[in-house]
Amino acid sequence: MDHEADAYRTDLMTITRYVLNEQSRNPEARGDLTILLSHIVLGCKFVASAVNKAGLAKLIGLAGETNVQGEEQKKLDVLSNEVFIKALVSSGRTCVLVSEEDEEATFVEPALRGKYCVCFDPLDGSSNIDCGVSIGTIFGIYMIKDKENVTLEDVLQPGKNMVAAGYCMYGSSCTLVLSTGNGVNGFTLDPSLGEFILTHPDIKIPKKGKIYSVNEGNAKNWDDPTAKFVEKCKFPKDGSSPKSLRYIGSMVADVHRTLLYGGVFLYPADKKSPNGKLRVLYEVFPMSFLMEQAGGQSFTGKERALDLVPTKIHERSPIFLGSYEDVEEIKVLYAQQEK
Ligand code: FDP
Repeated sequence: MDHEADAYRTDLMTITRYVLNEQSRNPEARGDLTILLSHIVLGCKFVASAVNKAGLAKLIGLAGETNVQGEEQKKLDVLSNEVFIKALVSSGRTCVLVSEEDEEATFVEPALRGKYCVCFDPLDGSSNIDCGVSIGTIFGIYMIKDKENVTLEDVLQPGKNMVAAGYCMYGSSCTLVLSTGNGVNGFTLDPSLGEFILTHPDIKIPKKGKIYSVNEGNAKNWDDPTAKFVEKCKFPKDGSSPKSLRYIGSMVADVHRTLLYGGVFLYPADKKSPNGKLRVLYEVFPMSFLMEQAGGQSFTGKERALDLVPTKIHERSPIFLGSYEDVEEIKVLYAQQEK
């Protein structure tokens, strides 16, 4: 990248401009998705600003601390959830919302209803907030089947039916990665402009990677294919170099690195958690959608992740996602176990 030229760039592709361009490619589009996405972007900017101040919590009273007026402040994940729910409802484009923070789905009141359902985790990786590690918001968007008859079935659809998905990572910079089903693009928040600018156009994940990412502390409970795959990463028998291990423990950050550098991220099933840990609707599906759109794959240990049909809104699933060839190796190991 030519940084000098970048500093003087005057033709900025903001996320709004990008989404409007996408909209104009589809003559039938009436701008509803564009409006919905702009409300999600607003939520992300709010959370980015709150996360930036989290380290000052004790000083200024944020995130579960008491502020100078002696008022108890909301925890960041609770605050983020409220912001997203309000932004999504007020967009007038949503119908059903599923949030990691809320046990029940939110059905938007009829007067404010639109044709989209949004499943989201407002602040994923929140156990990392207090030590300043990157965290993120993840979202997946579906179209409802019948506006007059909205039910939970509208969000219990296979991931392949999503119309858009993305995440926003609050890290050393704030990056929003989005797919509307036509490739994957990354936008970085320019704090001086308050705008997300296209910095990572048409992201493609390397076909094969040099990194594997997993919580190895669970190794004693892994199933055979997972154990064999990790063994292969460390002690390859084909003369290739061992892979490096990188595990942040914050899904957005681990998946972001996987998308950009290649390799594989796994949260497998184990004897203690037969369905793994990660949630289908707002972790597994959006990340799988992005991976496929970037040329990678995503597998549950049984099937293509996006083919899974969830039966409950907070359902979990094992997940293996990343570079096409790396995930292919995992699929072979599971197929061998079946025999
Ligand atoms: P967290 O518990 O910090 O909210 O599903 C949530 C998640 O983080 C993911 O972001 C992360 O990938 C995973 O859990 C980490 O789980 P382990 O601590 O079990 O490795």
